[in-house]
Amino acid sequence: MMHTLNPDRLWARIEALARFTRPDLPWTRRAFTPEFAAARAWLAENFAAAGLAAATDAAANLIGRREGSVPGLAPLAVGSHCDTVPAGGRFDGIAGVAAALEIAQSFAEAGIALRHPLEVIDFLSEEPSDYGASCIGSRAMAGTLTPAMLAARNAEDEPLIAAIERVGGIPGALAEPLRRPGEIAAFLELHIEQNTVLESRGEAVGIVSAIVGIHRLRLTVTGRTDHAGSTPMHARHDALVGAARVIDAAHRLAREMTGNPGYVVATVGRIAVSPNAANAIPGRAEMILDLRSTSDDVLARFPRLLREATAPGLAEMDLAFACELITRARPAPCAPEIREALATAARAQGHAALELPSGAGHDAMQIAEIAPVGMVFVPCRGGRSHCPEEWAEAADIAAGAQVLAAALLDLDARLG
Ligand code: HGY
Ligand code: MN
Ligand code: MN
Repeated sequence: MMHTLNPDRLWARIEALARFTRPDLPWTRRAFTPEFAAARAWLAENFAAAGLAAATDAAANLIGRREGSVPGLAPLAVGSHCDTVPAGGRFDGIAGVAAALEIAQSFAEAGIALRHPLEVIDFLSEEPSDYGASCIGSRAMAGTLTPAMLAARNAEDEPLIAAIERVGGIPGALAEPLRRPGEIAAFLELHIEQNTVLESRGEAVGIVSAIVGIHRLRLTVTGRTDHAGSTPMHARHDALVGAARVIDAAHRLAREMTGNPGYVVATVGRIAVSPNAANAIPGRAEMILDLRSTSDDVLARFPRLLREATAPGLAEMDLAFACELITRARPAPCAPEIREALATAARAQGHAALELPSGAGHDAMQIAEIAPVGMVFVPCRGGRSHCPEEWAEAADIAAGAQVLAAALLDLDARLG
């Protein structure tokens, strides 16, 4: 039986959520900001309108829940995140939250009572936060949020644990996982693909096979600050030149390692230079390396290979190089039984049920530590994401949500 959603209401909610943005920098809704708080309040109202009992857990995840017909079963959970990167969240995250909400509301309106409880989840701060950690809410749920992450401070010197309390969390309850294995029957997430595979194949829906592992490392190059005008070139210890060599080496290494084995990407998207003055030779450059691979071994070996590749170029300027792992997430395979339920639903709705890996990280990769997970991708224009040009078509999002709904009904009938 194919259950029909309300695509217009789904699209209207995505439009409404997107409007909670910094007006000067669309589409920006950073976690812990006033825009985020306004979006959360709007979501809580809509959870209630969908017949869900809304509450925040100790990690300030917003969870809407409807009880199931069979006592004692663990919930089926579906959701994503409503926070964004700067100027890059028109659909990233909110498409999945809105789809989850639409599924819950349309089930309620159709009088569909699942055997399992149904939970719609907006996870706190999936994007890398100003405190360093990403996937904060899903990490807390899965037990991978470390004391070091909770103690890390933002530019205003606020520790993450205080920020979590500020948005409704309970700091004292974060030392243990908020959910144990077995306490979520399955987690499903709809997300834009953030690549061009579906668009290039003309597919409206894709099924994720696995999500890359992500290591984020703080790389620091230390030299010596000197006068930019009076210091001769041979006498310089220019930390930014050293950083440039490190960035280029990371790029080259990832290209050389791609395909043996698997998917490998490396990006330095953040850098801080000091003293950051036009007429002073930089004495220090601190970068964040975002390293991803479907291979745990590649993630483990990369820092040593990077150090070996850059040693001669840094030594010639007598520069020091430090590499510190800040956060890590293992590669996450999607559960076969969920992939199969999604593929059956997709084929029944006329899709090819194309499977593909995710180069982007998602809350599902954290929840995979404690529960079987699955993801549905929908195409985004040109594969562009994390930029104002990010765009997805209403019809594709509705098609993805329709597949998700059918798979949920299938899993509800089959899972204990
Ligand atoms: O970084 C990522 O892959 C995700 O968008 N947070
Ligand atoms: Mn993102
Ligand atoms: Mn996302």
